[in-house]
Amino acid sequence: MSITTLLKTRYPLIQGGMANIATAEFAASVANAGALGLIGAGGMNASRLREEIRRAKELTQGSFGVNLMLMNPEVDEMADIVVEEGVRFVTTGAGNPGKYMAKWKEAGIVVMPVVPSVALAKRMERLGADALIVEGCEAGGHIGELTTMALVPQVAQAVSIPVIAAGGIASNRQVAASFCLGAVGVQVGTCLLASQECPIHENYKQAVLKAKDTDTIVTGRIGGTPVRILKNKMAKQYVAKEKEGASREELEVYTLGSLRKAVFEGNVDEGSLMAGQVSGMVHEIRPVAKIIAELFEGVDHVLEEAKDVYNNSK
Ligand code: TUI
Repeated sequence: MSITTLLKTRYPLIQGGMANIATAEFAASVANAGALGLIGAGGMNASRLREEIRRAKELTQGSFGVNLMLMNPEVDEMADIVVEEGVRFVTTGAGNPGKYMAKWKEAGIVVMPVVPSVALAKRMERLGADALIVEGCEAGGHIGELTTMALVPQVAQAVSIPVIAAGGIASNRQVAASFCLGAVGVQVGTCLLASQECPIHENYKQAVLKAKDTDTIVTGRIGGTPVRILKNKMAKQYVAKEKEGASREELEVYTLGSLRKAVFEGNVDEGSLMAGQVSGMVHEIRPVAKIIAELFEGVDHVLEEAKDVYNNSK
């Protein structure tokens, strides 16, 4: 079965889960553009998630699902809500969804965990995952250790279920490269931050547009929860404190609610502006449908060009 048949979409593309950002409206705009839209449950409580699912059903006939951030304190309840509400697609992030898998599979949900390693990929395949989202540390937000370039081929080689590449994808060249690495589709987040439909504060969007290649930084490496964000006052202070050996409590002063500060208040100095390394190639705010269509425009040409480059090198 092709990945677009599995996802019931026009494009082999999944929208990143983007906690506090990916609302029902946003997921519906992605679904209406022909890709899999996701409600990001990361920053929600359980009752809000149920409302968002119901709203998405009203807003789109396309494919939408839910991304469950497994560190969310209400995730157990949310794992039941997706079943009760008849959600057809679930992706997970920031942990191992093993204990929910049987329940979701029984309900006929298409389950696609985000995995940062071959070991977790194999475990998820054994538990019945339908596909894997293999995310490299170029991505924004909470990340693993390995790059997309190194991780995707290793997972693709180790499992027989479809692999979706994520982290560092914002152009048709990177989509083409994902296919070369053994993926059958892509997940993107950062390039969708700069969309007209994205509900983040205008200041956050402008910060993504302004960012260049080296403008992201990883906070929380020492504490064990690495998170890639745009460099700003908060990020620099955080990393400096971390190096000084600050305690988890001291560091929490900087992170507590900082994503919300960025998303809702547009506080670009103290907020946590989660974004990937491809921020440097995002230059304008466009409609979601245009961003997605352009990711797939000319992919065959890019692959032809690559073939010519290779042949001419011989
Ligand atoms: O989850 C993400 N990206 C996220 S979640 C998020 S909300 C948040 N904010 C602050 C701190 C923490 C979370 C923002 N961005 N991407 C998918 C992803 N999953 N990246 C890495 C992982 C992951 C890590 C460990 C998946 C599984 C895993 O398993 C460990 C284990 O238990 O085996």
